[in-house]
Amino acid sequence: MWPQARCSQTEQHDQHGLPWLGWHRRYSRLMINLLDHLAAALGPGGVIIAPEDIAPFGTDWRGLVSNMPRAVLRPRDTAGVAAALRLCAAAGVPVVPQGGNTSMVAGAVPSRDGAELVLSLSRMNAVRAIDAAGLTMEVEAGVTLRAAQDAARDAGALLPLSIGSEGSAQIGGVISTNAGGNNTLRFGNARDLVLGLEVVLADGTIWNGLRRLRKDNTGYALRQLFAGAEGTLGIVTAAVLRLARAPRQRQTCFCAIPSVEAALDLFARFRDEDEAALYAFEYISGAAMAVNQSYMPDFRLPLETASPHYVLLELATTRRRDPLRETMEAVLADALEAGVITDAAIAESEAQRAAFWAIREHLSESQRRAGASVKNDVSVPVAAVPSLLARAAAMLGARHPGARMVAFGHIGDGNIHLNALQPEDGDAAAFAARGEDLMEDVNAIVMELGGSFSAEHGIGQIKTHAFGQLRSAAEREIMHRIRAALDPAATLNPGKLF
Ligand code: 2HG
Ligand code: ZN
Repeated sequence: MWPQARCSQTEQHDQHGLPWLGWHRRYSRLMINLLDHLAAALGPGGVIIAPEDIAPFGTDWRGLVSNMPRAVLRPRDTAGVAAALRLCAAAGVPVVPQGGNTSMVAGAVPSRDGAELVLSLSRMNAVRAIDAAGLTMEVEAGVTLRAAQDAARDAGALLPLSIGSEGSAQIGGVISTNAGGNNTLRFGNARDLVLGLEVVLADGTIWNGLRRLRKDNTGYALRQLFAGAEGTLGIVTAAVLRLARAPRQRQTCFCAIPSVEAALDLFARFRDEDEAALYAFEYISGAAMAVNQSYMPDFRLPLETASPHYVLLELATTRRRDPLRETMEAVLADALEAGVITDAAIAESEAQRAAFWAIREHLSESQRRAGASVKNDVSVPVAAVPSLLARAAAMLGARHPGARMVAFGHIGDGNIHLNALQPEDGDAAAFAARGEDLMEDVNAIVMELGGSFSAEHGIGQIKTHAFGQLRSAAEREIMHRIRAALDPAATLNPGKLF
């Protein structure tokens, strides 16, 4: 009898009386045997195969790539991940690890249709431990970032990593892509918060490196190798993360800015005043705000009048004394007088703060609704941001007429989401078809400015071409050798990076 896990609500029976899906007939004998063993190893609900159930696992958040997996594996624990990878390695079947499926570069969906298995970490969602005094937490890969933040907060601490997709993004994916976000400025990227990792290799070997030490110089920093590897070297199953003390004071402000140069001037002023308190410094162009205005439900600009540029910034501190409000007001007053800002609103309540951040966090969703877009998650030295934006605007005007430049991002890190949106009333497919060219044009400017063509979203399937073109042969060769050492058959997340 076929294990129950392989059946679905829409099951039929074949001529032998076995539960069988029409779609399922396409499976090779090898795959059928493999799924049979996987279902036995992973237990009830451990393998899903019904097309309607696996469909969401085959399409990325942006809807750019749609390749159906043959099945979705849902192990409950690390031993289950190891058993699954052992079986898949023996059969030579590729496995795509998937967390919240929020990748902006199609990093967590199959690269070929019907040939790969997705391994979802969603059922591994325990917060294993929090050490509030030592400021660490141990979490499983399938815990959403928001659930991890909430658990840290309930313990009186702060998990200082915040990204727009944090409600769905899972810790394993956040680490595997070395996610950045709004607090990179103060606390670094995901990799800077990783003290220890648990990883399963392609052959099923489990590496338990769940140490929670601030200092540990014992050979290669393996945890850093897996962070940012996009699941090509092993599957992250759990992590020990560094926490911070929860702030006692917070001040959040929305500013209207006359120019990009002025945004950097304001950044320098706050950094000069109290660098440690500067938790976030985010840029929103007028064009990005206009897209929000059209596509964000209940949109309300927190300022009197529209501006060509905006900054959302946040100060926070654990200090009891020295009211941050005074620092915020003093710097803003000077900046207003110097013409560096033209208007500002300071959040007067937690609800207002949330409303400010909602505007920032809705930009991706608004842009998705606005039509076809080409995302350029790029970084340059901070001082070069004005030049980047000016040159990109000129290039778009000349080479991609009608394309709208929707720029926003983590300007304090030099990381701008220099996205291009299809012309209003233009043809989405025609615009998307020119995506690769447009990306190349943006990347040419970025490289001239000494920047990176992927600052925080990774390579996935969307940036593999750029990766091949813009990183040196030596750099790629080193990566190939590391990959070959850990996953010689290249069955982990194929089609990503290389
Ligand atoms: C953000 O900063 C994310 O909001 C997404 O990195 C950026 O949608 C984007 O391009
Ligand atoms: Zn971002």
